[in-house]
Amino acid sequence: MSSLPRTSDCLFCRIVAREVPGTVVHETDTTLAFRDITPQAPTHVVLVPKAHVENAAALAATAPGVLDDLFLAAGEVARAEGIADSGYRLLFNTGRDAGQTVFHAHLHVLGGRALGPLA
Ligand code: DGP
Repeated sequence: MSSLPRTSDCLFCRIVAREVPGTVVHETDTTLAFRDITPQAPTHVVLVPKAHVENAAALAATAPGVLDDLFLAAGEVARAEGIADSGYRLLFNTGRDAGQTVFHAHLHVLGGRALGPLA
């Protein structure tokens, strides 16, 4: 991990580096998926690029291939969690007004129950 761009004070960089514990459910060369600490649905997994980037827009601009990797990994997680057929929600909060609280891009995978409309 040490060769990846990271910031030492970024929580998700620290989970990627295994300095902070996380319940990892899926991993690829470029992505890590772990269970959200405050789940909003029976399945709530966050997928992050291993390299630090602030949000989804910055990821799309700098490493669109990794964005592809995140969506592919999300599909794998959904299949493994048994929610691929019933349906699930993929969500990037991007910026303060969207409620982004961790400024390392992450894709939420939510499912396992009927999800309400977006606010
Ligand atoms: P967002 O609000 O989109 O920035 O989502 C950040 C998510 O990160 C939020 O749903 C809670 C989750 N989270 C915060 N701290 C931790 C942590 O230490 N471990 C894990 N697994 N998830 C965390």
